This record gives sequence, structure tokens and C-alpha cells, in this order.
Amino acid sequence: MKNGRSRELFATALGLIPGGVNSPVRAFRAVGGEPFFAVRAKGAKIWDADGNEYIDYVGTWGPAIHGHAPPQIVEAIREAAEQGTSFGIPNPLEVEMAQWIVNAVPSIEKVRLCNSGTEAVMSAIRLARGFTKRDKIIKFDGCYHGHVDSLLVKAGSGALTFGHPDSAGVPAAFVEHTVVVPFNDEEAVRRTLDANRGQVAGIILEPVPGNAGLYPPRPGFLEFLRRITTEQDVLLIFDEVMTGFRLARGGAQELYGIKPDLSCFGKVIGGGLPVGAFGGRREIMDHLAPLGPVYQAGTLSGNPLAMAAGLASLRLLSTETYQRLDESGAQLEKGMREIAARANVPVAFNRVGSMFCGYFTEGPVWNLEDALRSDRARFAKFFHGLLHEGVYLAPSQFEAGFISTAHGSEEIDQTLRAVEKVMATL
Ligand code: KE4
Repeated sequence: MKNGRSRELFATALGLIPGGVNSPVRAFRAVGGEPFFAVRAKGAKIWDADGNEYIDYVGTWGPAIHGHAPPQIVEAIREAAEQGTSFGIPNPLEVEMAQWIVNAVPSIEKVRLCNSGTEAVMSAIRLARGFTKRDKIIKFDGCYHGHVDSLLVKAGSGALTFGHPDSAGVPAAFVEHTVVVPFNDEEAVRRTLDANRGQVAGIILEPVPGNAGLYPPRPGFLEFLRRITTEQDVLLIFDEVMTGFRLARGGAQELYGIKPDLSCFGKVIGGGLPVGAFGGRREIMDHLAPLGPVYQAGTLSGNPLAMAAGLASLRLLSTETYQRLDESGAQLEKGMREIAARANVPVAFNRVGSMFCGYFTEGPVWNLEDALRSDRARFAKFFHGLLHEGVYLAPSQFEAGFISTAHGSEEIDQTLRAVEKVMATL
């Protein structure tokens, strides 16, 4: 496989950008080797600077739910750009986006738009503390909520991949109010709330954690969290940056029938452009400036290009979208399981809708501790083998894979042929 141009670009990037990347997980450090440099993407495919073609299961980490560069999104951006790229004053598109989110997510009465998932979570945490006048936040190990200082504790995604889930540069004082418990562990949550009675502003979680690979909530776990937080006046905060509009139009909260107090979004609602949003009950949201005492702001919040791209993406979501995503997911899962069994390679394959992760371990994988049992060296070999066969998985065992509506039966079959070939070499 030719990679001369990507190698040249990476060599130059290394002299200019820390690690040669603008986000750590892209550096391939978890799987070894050097990242390719993408120059074009369309539908389920992505091409690198050397002309190599890949079926893409990263989907720019979630936004590309309709595949890359759907004509409707490209046209929406083109049209919006001709009217100006940013106004710094309210524009009709941000009202339309807010209406769309409120209509799609029953737990949301008001929403504030911002520029990234990290911003959305950081702001939601500040709002929860300002509204409850309590300081403590409970999070779950392995869950990643962006690089928010107070939540970079036993975080997932790149933080987990690089083995420093507790980042340098975060003063102890910034995390003294953050309490971490194992995911899917009701007893640990109950004990922690009892030990911090009256001090906890909120419990934040990815309802389907997708930053330590992918594992679902155990049956009843989300209902338990909703019940115990209501009993103790603790806010339940769903970080749906990854799952929002991906697992259902109303996100994981629709899929599991839970109404959190606050929700965070990103990715899909920006159609590939920088975006974030957080929303919830009116009585909470109205604590935000300029109405209330909790400050939050952003130069490019509600940016017309991101709104135009996001609205085009949301307009493409239909019941059929989720049916197709689930069918493709089921086809991939069935094939992966059969191939691993034939090859006698232990793989715990988790999937919820169009999000999936194959762990190289017997399994089951229900939490971070289970996930950490995976054979990362075997994953790295699998990753590079697939890449050589033209299939691009997330470059870390601790990331989720994403299927788009552009991944049809042919793309899945092509993927499974590559998986069969590579699995035999592990
Ligand atoms: P951003 O600030 O990267 O837009 O969103 C942070 C974030 C918040 N919450 C959840 C559940 C997330 O998954 C993310 C970001 N996801 C990672 C993928 N694991 C983004 C990829 C990256 O960091 O480069």
C-alpha cells in the first residue's frame, strides 16, 4: 500500500503540531504506525493522500450518519456560506435548530447551542451546579465527556487509550468534587450518593458508553439512575454527544424511555461542522445568562453554516434511516460473530443500533473493567490487517465503530470478506 504522501505530511505535521495531530486519538498511537491523511470522503468511503480507498467505520467519530458529503448537506453549506459565514447576532437558523431539538427530544424544553461536545458538557455541569447550589458530580469510569477539566478523571476515549485517564495539568482542586463509580453498578451508585447526601449536583453518563469501546446499560440500570436521582434531587445528565440523533431521533433517552434533566449533544446535529448543544427543563435552563446567574457564551455559537449543515442532516433522519442503520448493524454483527467463531478467536461483539465494538476477549463486556481485559495487541494487528484490506476501523480498541446509511449490503459484505481474511492471521 502506497503511503509516501501521508508519511511526508505526517513528518511535516510532527514539526508543527504536537504529535502531528489536532486530536490525540488520530495519531494511531494505540495501534502503532502512522495515521493516513484523508483528502476526500464520500458516502461510506474515505480516500487518503496516496489514493488509497477505505470503507470508513469512524465516520468522523459519529457526525457522518448519512455517510460523507451527502449532497443535501454540501448544498446547504454552500447556500448558507453565500449569505455570510458568521453574524454574531441571532439568526433564523439557530431558532430552527432549537425548535428541531425541542420537538425531537421530549425532555428538552429549552436548549443552548455551542461549538463542541466538550463545551456542551462543561456548560451543563456548570449549570447543574448553579441550579442545585451543590458542587459534587458523579461520573462513570470509562465514560468520556470531552476534555472538561473536572471530568478528565478515569475518562475514556483518548485519555484511556494513552493510559492517563487523569490528565496532567488538572489541579487536584478541580477534581475534588468529581466522584467516579463503575458503570452498570447500582450498589456503587447508591453507596456514593449515601456518602455524599445533599452534596451531589448531578450524575453524568453516556447512556450507552462509546468511549471505552461500546457497552450497553444493563437492563434496569438507567431506570435505577432516574429513580434514585429523582428521590435525592440530583440532576440526571445524559451526555448524548455521540448517541444523540444516532440511536434514535430522540437519542438513547428515546430508545430506553428515560427523561434526564439535562442532555448534551454534538456531532450529528452539526452535519460534520463544529457544534454542541445542551438542553433540559425550562426551570433549569433559565438559570443561564442572560436570564440567570450561570454564565455561558461562545463567539460562534449557533453559527449559520453549522446550523445549515446540521439541519440538513436532521431533515434526512427518518424512521427508515434507523431501520437501515439497524439492518446494516445486524448484518455486520452476524458476520463478525460467525467469522470469529470459525477462526476460533474470542471476540465479544457489542452493538446498539449503528454503534458497535468488537473486543478481543471472551466477554461479556459490561463495563470498563471488562473492556480492559481485551487483547489490545491482537486488536492492533486486526486494525492494520483491515486497513491493508481497505477497511478503516477506529484506531483504538477503546472507541466505537459507526455505520452510516451509506454502508449498504455490498459495503458490509466487502468488510466481512476483509474481516475473514484478517481474522485467519490473528
Ligand atoms: P467534542 O468536544 O470532541 O466535540 O465532544 C466531546 C465528547 C463529549 N461526549 C462524548 C460522549 C463524546 O464521545 C465526545 C467526543 N468523542 C470523541 C470520540 N471518542 C471524539 C474524537 C476525538 O476526541 O478526537
